[in-house]
Amino acid sequence: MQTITRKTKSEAAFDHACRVLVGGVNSPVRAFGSVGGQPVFVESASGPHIFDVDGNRYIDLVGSWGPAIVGHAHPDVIEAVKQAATRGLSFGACCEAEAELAGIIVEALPSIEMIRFVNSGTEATMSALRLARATTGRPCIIKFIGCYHGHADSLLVATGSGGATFGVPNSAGVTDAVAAQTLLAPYNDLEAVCAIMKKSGKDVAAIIVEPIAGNMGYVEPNEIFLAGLRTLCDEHNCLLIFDEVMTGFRVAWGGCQNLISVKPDITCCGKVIGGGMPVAAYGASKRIMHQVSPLGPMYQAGTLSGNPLGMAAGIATLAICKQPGFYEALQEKALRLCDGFWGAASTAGIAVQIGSTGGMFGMMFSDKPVRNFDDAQAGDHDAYSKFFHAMLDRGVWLPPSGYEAMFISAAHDDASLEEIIAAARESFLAIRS
Ligand code: HOZ
Repeated sequence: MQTITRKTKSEAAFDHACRVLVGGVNSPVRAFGSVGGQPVFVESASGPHIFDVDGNRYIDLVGSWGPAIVGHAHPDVIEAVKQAATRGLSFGACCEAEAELAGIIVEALPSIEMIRFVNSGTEATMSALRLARATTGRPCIIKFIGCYHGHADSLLVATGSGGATFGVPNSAGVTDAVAAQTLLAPYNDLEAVCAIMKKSGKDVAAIIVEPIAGNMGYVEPNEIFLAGLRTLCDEHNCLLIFDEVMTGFRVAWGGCQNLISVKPDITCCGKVIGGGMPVAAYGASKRIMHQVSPLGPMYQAGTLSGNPLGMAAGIATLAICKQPGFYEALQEKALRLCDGFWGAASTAGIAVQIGSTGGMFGMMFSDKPVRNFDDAQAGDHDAYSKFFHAMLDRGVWLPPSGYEAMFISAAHDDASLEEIIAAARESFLAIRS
């Protein structure tokens, strides 16, 4: 008897993509490499939902990896982008919206007096390192194992996110000479940083850190870690860089630094500030930013930087985020979801570690607290893969890697939260056997 196997539209789209795109994707984690199976192709997204090309609906807990904080295709954001588009897509010249969005960000982050817009988080962190080296005249940086700051050469060392997902934390193509200038310490380990500073402090231009790590799963800083880094930077006259690409305007208005007393010298932002368009930025005091061309000797530029569509999307998104109670409501939703996951896992007898700040949260299959990359690697990533597929089958879209954080939006209403929690109850029970 003949068996007819029909491909889903997603499968067919992936086959096609694999012929012309590397691994069928434009960013490795999307390939489902660590969770298995084939990527689902997206047709559209609206509010808390994603719709695939086969007509399935999912409740989204990835939010385009953070930017979709007001929900997908929010009418205010879409209208602002439409209006901007009618005036032209890119000028390669100054437009008023650039200073408008810059003003909102500078006002929200007291550690920043001036910023420069770029197009991606990678560009922001790469430029921030150059700025730190230009300011201090020193060659080395300290980064934390399992933190991910984009794919600039000197930051692709012991990296999280896709590097952790695919087991290639040190990328081919990064020369030993470049890697040697990236000094490594475990996250949350001040003693290790002290030891590096004792030996090499005079060569260290900056310490770069995710103030809440979101690329080795979700890992919070302990109570002394960030303050200790600040003190060490001050003692050794080097700069502290907060990579708030993920946490900026996501965990609080402004970012993580507004929740704590520690202020960085340089901040990198991205994701939410572009409301879904390719926008990122780095900013600091006037003294530091005056190093950047055309005012100073550090060169950095971009044809599409400050693009009018990106600025319009960012301004409209932040106008919604600024409304009173926005972050409180977001945090309440994240907490409710975390409680739901926790209860569902407990009922199934599965140990998980769960945490959240504002609209960012994470869950690791582990019976021990997760404080650093070793702890994250010790988590049960096979269990996460099973959970991922069980949730996908029940219409919930999670990150396709246990090394990523999750994100909720203002558009997630009671019904969607209940639907997610019900799916989690079934999924934890389903993967137990
Ligand atoms: N590495 C990104 C998350 N930390 C994934 C970006 C994407 O695939 O769009």
